[in-house]
Amino acid sequence: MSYKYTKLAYPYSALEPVIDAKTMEVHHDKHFKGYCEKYNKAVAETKFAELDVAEVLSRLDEVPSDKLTAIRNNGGGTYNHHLFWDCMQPGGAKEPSGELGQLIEAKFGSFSDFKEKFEAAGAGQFGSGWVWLVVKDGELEILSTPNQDCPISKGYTPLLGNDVWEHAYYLKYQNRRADYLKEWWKVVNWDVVAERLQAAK
Ligand code: MN3
Repeated sequence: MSYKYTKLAYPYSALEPVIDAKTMEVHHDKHFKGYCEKYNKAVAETKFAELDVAEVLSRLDEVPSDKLTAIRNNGGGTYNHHLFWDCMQPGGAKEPSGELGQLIEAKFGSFSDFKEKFEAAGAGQFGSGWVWLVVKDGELEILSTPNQDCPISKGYTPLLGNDVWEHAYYLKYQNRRADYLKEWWKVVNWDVVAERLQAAK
């Protein structure tokens, strides 16, 4: 179904000083809105018009070739950013606990080892893209994807994602992507990530 664009659920300034208000405003109200509008236009009048964007991204092999690029890029841009705003809600747990915490320790050794690997994957993504914590068959993994490609299209369920396009950090961090990746942990709401893990079951 077409994606219903809504205002950001918290103030643009809520993630200061990690992400500045101007970056949030332009990122949400210009970049994200643009993906939503282009996605809705691309799926209109196709058999995918009635499906959730996540389902469409899991079935890209069925998308007609003349719509594939638009739906892949803008559907990914829509879903990926929706998840991004959601995982950065102010407040909530600053570290994973419970089952999620245990899975992270079992897979990566410790929370700080996990963060290091995630930051390295984000810094190592050449050009624009995303870095993800995903789950598949109960197993966690760190992935990076180029452009707006979504892990859903490869059969993974994304739990957490950081946007490493320059538009996400350039005003405040310029070329220092690694610094942005390191600071970003301060705005992740791990309660939301834990809910996503439960929903993935
Ligand atoms: Mn973005």
